[in-house]
Amino acid sequence: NGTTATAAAALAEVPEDVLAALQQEHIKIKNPERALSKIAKMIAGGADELLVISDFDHTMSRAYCEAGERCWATFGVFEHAERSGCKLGDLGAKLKKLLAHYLPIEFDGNMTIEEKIPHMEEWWRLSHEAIVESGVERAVLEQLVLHSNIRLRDNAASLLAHLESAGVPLVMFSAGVGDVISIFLAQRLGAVPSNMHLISNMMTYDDKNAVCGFRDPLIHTFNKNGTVISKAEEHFYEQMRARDNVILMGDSMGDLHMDVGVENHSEADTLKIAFLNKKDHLLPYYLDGYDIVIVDDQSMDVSRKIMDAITAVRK
Ligand code: MG7
Ligand code: MG
Repeated sequence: NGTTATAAAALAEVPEDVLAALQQEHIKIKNPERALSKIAKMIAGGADELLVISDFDHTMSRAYCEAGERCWATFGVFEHAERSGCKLGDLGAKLKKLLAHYLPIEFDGNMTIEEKIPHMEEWWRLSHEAIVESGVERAVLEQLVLHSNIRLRDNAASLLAHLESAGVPLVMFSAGVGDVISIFLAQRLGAVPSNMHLISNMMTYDDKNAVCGFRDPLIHTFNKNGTVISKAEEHFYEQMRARDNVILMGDSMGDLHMDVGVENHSEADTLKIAFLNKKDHLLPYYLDGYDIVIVDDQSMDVSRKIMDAITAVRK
């Protein structure tokens, strides 16, 4: 029948090494036919039709270090400032107190997203206020990032370099602190990739180069979607809508809707890849939302294989 024929055609289009990567034990796919037909469509479109939208914390960056210790997210830089040998008053203590109260709400299985949103807005607002109050200087922030426990996933640097050279636009969409991301990438890669567009919580600085505020809109876990795309970014998204295929990567259920700004796209146009990091009880939800779930793997190997297959084709 038609469905089987389409599935067989899709299989024929997907290279052996991609299939082998997807057949690994820790790669979970609820609907393999759907995932493969999306990949086949993207291979047919090639680099010129591809757009990549990725979360940063624990998606582009590792959730765990090689030694098994948890890696920090961007906010961790401020929380653990004293570990980097910088004194920022009681900022670390303040942020830890907020984290203890609000993190359980972020992951509460008995609350709806609507119920969580006011708490998340409050958490980010209070954290931003505490950071601004510390008056941290840009140069100090650069030192904090340099000594931080933020690590790129294995193969992430080569993936980023490959997308840049293939001319594939990359939207880095983060509810963390954008300045930490751009400083980190500049330090680790030599420069922020020229194809990258950062949508995140961005700081403002005073004339002494000390942090004095955060730009609107505030981006938290549950509004990473079209609602926080500002006027400036609307123009960018307008250009992006011309691209037929989107690969979305995230590690949280809140990352599922990062492609909403690319409005003319249907479900079939976005391949959603999740990294599930030591939270196996969430697997059923991830399998429902994401096409491909990569379990406890701190590398970009599978994404890299898929993107290589897509960008290898020149129309
Ligand atoms: N996240 C959000 N806030 C904080 C904070 O003040 N401290 C720490 N340690 N983490 C925070 O990248 C988005 C993630 O950042 C975390 C205000 C949230 O848990 C969110 O998932
Ligand atoms: Mg994340």
